[in-house]
Amino acid sequence: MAVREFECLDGHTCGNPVRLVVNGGPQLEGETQAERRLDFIRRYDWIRTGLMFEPRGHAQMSGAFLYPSTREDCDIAVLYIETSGCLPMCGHGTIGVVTMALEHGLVTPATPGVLNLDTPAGKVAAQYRMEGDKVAAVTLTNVPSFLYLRDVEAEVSALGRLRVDIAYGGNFYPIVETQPGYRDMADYSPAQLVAMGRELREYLNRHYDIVHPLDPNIRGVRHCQWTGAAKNAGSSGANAVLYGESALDRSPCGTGTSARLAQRHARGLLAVGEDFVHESLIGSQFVGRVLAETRVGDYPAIVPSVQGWARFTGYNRILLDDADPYVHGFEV
Ligand code: PYC
Repeated sequence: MAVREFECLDGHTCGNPVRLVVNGGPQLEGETQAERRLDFIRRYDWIRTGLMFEPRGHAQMSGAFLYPSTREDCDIAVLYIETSGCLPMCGHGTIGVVTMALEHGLVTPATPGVLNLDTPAGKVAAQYRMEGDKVAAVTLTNVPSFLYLRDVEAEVSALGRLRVDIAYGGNFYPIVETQPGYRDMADYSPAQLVAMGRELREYLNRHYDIVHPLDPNIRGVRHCQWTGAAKNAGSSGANAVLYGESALDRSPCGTGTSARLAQRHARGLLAVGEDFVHESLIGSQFVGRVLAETRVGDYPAIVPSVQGWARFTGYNRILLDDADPYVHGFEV
């Protein structure tokens, strides 16, 4: 019988939780952060479920570990854990990690003002603005993002036939825009968005082979992005992202925002240099921008940026005790 202890900083990014594990993380094998992610999935997924699922976490819980960088051009490496799995990249998670790591003196950027992160999806640069000893805002230059499939046909029992775009922004997202049969996410309860999102992603994973052109280990849709009209002044649009079995992102979702920027740019709806202010289910905002055009394999792509903020909420020492029948957590 063993007891493992994890020292964590808890916080949130625009309302969505971030649990940064600062002590107790496992040693990982791999030459790159993408390989370390696979090693974690193979050998340590029980740590993710123990720290993210009930009774120590909850449906929305999301977190990360820090490691020495595997790349010369990065300050630190990040491994993301969440109720939906061990993601290649998490935008709200990164904003929270950068904020808490800087405020607690856990990292020293080679260049003050920007922290370069080695993530399983690639390099992410985080520019940050300090106000006193607090991080006031973080702007991520995310991994190249692209529209993967356009106008894909799908079926959801409550909505009938749908057409969705599938875009990549560090994870793959089906993006559901206004169309016959679906008007706005505001027409549905959170429970309905969860149920319809689960059905849609299952349908898409059954009917389409969704694989990153440069990394075959990034595949399938684990999320679903429902869109709608913005409610707040200054927002360009709203979205609610499903992840895990029943989580709806309380933040506007960083990788989801990057995917939507790529989708809108590919459809001629958003120019290079233009902002798209994305609003979440609870009205919090990320400022997204298309920084430049690029390519990912054969796909025209963009370099997106996403700006948001995070707050540290407290210290947490979590025990995973083999004597506890729920040591590895559960989902309901
Ligand atoms: O912010 O990228 C994100 C994210 C992914 C899943 C939940 N949030």
